[in-house]
Amino acid sequence: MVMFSDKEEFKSEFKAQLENQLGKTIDSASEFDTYRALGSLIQEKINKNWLKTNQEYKKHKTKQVYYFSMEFLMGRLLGNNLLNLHVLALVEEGLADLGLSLSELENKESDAGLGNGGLGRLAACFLDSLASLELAGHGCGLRYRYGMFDQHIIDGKQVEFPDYWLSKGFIWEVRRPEDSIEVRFGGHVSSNRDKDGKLHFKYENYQPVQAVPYDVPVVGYHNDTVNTLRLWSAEPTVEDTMTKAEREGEFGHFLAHKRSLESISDFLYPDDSTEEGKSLRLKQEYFLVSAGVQSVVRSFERLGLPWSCFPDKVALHINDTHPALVIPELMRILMDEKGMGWEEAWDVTQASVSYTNHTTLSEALESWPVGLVRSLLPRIFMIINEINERFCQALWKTYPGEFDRIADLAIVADGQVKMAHLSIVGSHSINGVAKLHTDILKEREMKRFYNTFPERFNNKTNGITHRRWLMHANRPLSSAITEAIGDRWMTEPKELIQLLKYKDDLAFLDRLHEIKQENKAAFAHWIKETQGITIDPSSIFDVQIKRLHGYKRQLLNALHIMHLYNELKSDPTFDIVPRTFIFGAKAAPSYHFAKKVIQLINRIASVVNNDPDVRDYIKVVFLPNYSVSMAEKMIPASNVSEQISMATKEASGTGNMKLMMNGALTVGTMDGANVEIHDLVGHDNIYIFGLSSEEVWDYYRNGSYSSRAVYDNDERVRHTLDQLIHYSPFSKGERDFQEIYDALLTYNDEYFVLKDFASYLFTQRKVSQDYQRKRQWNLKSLVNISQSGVFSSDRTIQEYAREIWDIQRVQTLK
Ligand code: T68
Repeated sequence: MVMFSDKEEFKSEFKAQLENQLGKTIDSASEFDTYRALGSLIQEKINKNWLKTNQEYKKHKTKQVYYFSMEFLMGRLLGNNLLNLHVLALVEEGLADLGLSLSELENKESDAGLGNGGLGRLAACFLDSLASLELAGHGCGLRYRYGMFDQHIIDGKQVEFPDYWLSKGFIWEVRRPEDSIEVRFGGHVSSNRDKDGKLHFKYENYQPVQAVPYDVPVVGYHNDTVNTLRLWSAEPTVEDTMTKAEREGEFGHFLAHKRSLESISDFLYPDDSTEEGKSLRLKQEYFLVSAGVQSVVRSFERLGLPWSCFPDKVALHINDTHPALVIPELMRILMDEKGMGWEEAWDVTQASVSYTNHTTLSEALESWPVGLVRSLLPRIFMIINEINERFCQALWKTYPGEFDRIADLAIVADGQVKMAHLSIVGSHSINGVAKLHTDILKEREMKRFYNTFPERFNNKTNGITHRRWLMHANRPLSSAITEAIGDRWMTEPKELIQLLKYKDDLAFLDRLHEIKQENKAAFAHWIKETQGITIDPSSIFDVQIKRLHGYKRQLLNALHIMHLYNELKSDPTFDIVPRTFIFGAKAAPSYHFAKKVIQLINRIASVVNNDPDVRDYIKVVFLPNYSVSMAEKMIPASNVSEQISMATKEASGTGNMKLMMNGALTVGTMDGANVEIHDLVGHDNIYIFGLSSEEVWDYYRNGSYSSRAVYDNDERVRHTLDQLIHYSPFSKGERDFQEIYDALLTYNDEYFVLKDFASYLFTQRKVSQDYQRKRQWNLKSLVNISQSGVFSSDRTIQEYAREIWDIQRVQTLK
């Protein structure tokens, strides 16, 4: 679709939009006004293809994938939409003619921060790939009134403020009240048999909640596909509101009731990897699932096909176990509302549902107390129980007498409903997110399930959209690549491999270096403006950007910086390559230890940055409120990517892929997708350190790890750790970091930070030495960019499409 025939047409339409929509002219409009007018103009253009896409899908009865996720970490949409619509340059130039800067306007958009981290951002990358590959796949999520909290650092500590991202409206969404769905909670279920002996269930005294969809278009890259991200918002139903208002007679009660229903979609749980067993979270999960599945069933019914065709036309994917109630909810609808028998409904359900696991951390596995599920979702609980009964009976036949095995695999056990077990039993496909992760699932964490259903398990190594993370975030690099190898890589990212032709081309390697330097200068400027901190673009920019978690070991990075500080203080001739350590990380508000690590990093920053003996050599910057849009500024400017989780703990990582694609070199453990990065780029182009997963398991098996022994034998470890609790510039004579010290020594260092310390230091010295050999460094950087095409989410989504969902490109949309 041609949106604007030329720049002039765009300018005149844009000015008209400002006048008609907002009653403003270029001169009287604020920057926000101009952002809003531009966004609305683009949205109107998108609408045509949105309609066309939906019509095509309907006409051809195309199989649709619904990606159910509690999180979609979309970030900003304006720039990405302009890029995908092929009008980025034209709009930028047109705006410049009018004295406006596109990047300034982009900065006016609030991030849609509807996710915690990797899992939510993966969902957003997947939507971009689905639309760009002309695949019929949509997102199904919640429209949280407050997204991921707004992080401030006050007195060096994390303080959380609500993220009211909707305060100025969200221009991309379309409210569709006509498609609302009723979701039911509480109440009780009775049953009776009809004359043929068939059971019927009656559900009474429940609390209805209205799920109102807000649709956001998902625009494909240079094609006519516009898929949908449907976000549900909770509201009271009209009838309920009327009867409550009448009965209660009091307006106050009614308002409280209304608020309590709306609260279901108020907050994103700021919870990465650990579950806070809150009933509100379970309500949110069921609300998403019930609204989503009912609406999918409704569209399927419009096709007029028999129910047995449901799995041929619909794939329901669950992003981790959070939407696992899709399984009993679909069973409920098929049996109670569509009159199907158990076996038939079960076949349809299992053939439609697939599940991705994102973690092996046992504390992150979701389970819900039986009492809670029974009271909040009585009918769903009955169905889960029946699934469990039948599953255990089948196991009994295969493994007669093996009580332990059956108890271990049961869905309902020890008074808990185990969501991972429900997800495995109710799906036809279970995938991990990197090779190592999938192997760990098969051989360890889910071994018994794997032995029972080997054909269901498969790997889909994660990916990231190269459109947002390279083409949009790093336009200078993108142009240099295109000049070198043409533009095929934009639609076939594996073509980036062609860049290897330039490995001996000094001029091209220099160009890469210059681009990195320009990006670093721009980033340094942004840091100066927003944080008031001066950083030196000629220093190494070393970044660790991800959620704060013990296993991700930001603490290892922090201890290394303390060690460098000590070296510089004790030996003024200490040879060091200047380095700027940059952190971005949010800690779950209830995760006390993680917040202590943030405090420690900020303390180190204040010590290091204010000490004239060291500040020209090392600098530490903790950037508050790390977000998608901040990542887009940082990643193109990074030299070193810290991927230093304890081996076996990081399922995949996706920041590692974004940084690699932008030419940063990884310092990492053999964990998650680092293993695959290592295999692709080769040992010389990545800095691997620390224990391997096998070694970690050996230590677990023998119980032979002693952090105290490391402390006793390594003077550097001793000195650094003692500084946490004894008088030192870092402790300032206070006991602020006692807890960190205790975790490392008294509680034997759960994440093997001290064990990997020496190896990390050694590797970091090598990084510094190598950085000085400019040509070799640039070559390593080139190799990383060249090999990064494999990690485009287009590759990942093609694998899901082929091997899990069984969907093909919709070729009629052109
Ligand atoms: C991440 N998981 C993995 N979880 O940690 C990461 N958890 O290795 C992987 O690359 C990524 O998923 C994508 O596969 C998460 O991000 C959560 O955010 C989360 C949220 C709520 C509850 C539990």
